[in-house]
Amino acid sequence: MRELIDKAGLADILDKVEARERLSVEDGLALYQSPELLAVGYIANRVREQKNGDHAYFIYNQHINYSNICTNLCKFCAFGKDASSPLAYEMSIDDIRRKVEERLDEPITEIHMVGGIHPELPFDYYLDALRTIKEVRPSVHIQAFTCVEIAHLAYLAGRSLADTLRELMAAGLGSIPGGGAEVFSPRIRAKTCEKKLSGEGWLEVAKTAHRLGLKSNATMLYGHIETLEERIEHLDMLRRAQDETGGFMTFIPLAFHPKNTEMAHLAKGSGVEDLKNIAVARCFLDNFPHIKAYWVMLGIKLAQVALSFGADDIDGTVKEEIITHMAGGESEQAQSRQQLVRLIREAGRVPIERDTLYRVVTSYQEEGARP
Ligand code: V47
Repeated sequence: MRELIDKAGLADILDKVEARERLSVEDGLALYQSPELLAVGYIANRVREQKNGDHAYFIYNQHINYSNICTNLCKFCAFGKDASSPLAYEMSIDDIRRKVEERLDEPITEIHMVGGIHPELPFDYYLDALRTIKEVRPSVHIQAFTCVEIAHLAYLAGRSLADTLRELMAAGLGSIPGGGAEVFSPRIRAKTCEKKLSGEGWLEVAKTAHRLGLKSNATMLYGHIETLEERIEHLDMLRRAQDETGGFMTFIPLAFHPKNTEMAHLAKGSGVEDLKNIAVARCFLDNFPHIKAYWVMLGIKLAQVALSFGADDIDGTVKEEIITHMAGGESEQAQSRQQLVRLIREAGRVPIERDTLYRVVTSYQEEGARP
């Protein structure tokens, strides 16, 4: 491998990684620009080993998308709909209650709940949704509302971000998912999601949450019109924010799915691109504990391979995912615990079922341990 890395001109980067030194923006770009996928993947795999040993995580979770009505209508999104669209929907609090009740017999530890930027739902709806979920399933961890939604909720509540977050926490909010980050570059936001909260605004919400003790995730939506420089700039902004607060748990690169979007003329990305984004993120984000290969967007087979390219997490059982599937995602709707354990084992890792905060629920360390 050293020979391949020398040939690829990446020896200095590997040396830095072995010495646990931080990579520069130029190093990050060199990794993105390298055609030697295996060399980049090898370096990322070393970082993964340093940070997570042989463990690969998954979670038993449920997704609830309470409404797709959205005033932002981003060009890359097939999920968000204008209120007048025949495809628009909105769950009542009773609908949410039923969704949780329907699966009470399953050992779900996390409910992941996000939606569009709804023009009319009042702040109380969001508080009621959280309280209802907790009432039906008191022990569940609610990971809900992207930073974009939280900025909107603060506007609705007429309160500061910190006060809004405090109120959401009191109603049951446990952590914040990583969506809505897209690409922070103002150029990309102007061309793809001009109405959306700015990159700086997104980071301000995340950092405010971290200061209140809430953990959160971060994403990057890649594979549309962004340049490699804009990707690295995005990662660099995340790395700086993490230096300040330490509140991010996981970074999730999200592969753009063009179908049914206003950017449907763009080609769907490749497997090489997907693995490269996982690997570069693992190398560059030295202060992020985890990198997730979100199987719903990557497809389960590539997510499994990504466990050898820097990822240490493949998300969870999911069931009923809408955002990716509306945009042409062809992966299954759900994975069973058995399937996830088998896939992780086959990849040579120890499957660990985790809770949202990466505490171990069950370790399948032993060869014969069965889910
Ligand atoms: O915010 C929208 C992205 C995100 C498309 O935090 C698209 O653990 C691809 O953030 N093609 C929502 N992506 C999903 C998300 C997420 C998923 C799983 C786990 C976590 C976590 C977070 O999906 C949106 C947007 O960035 N998105 N449209 C599309 N056509």
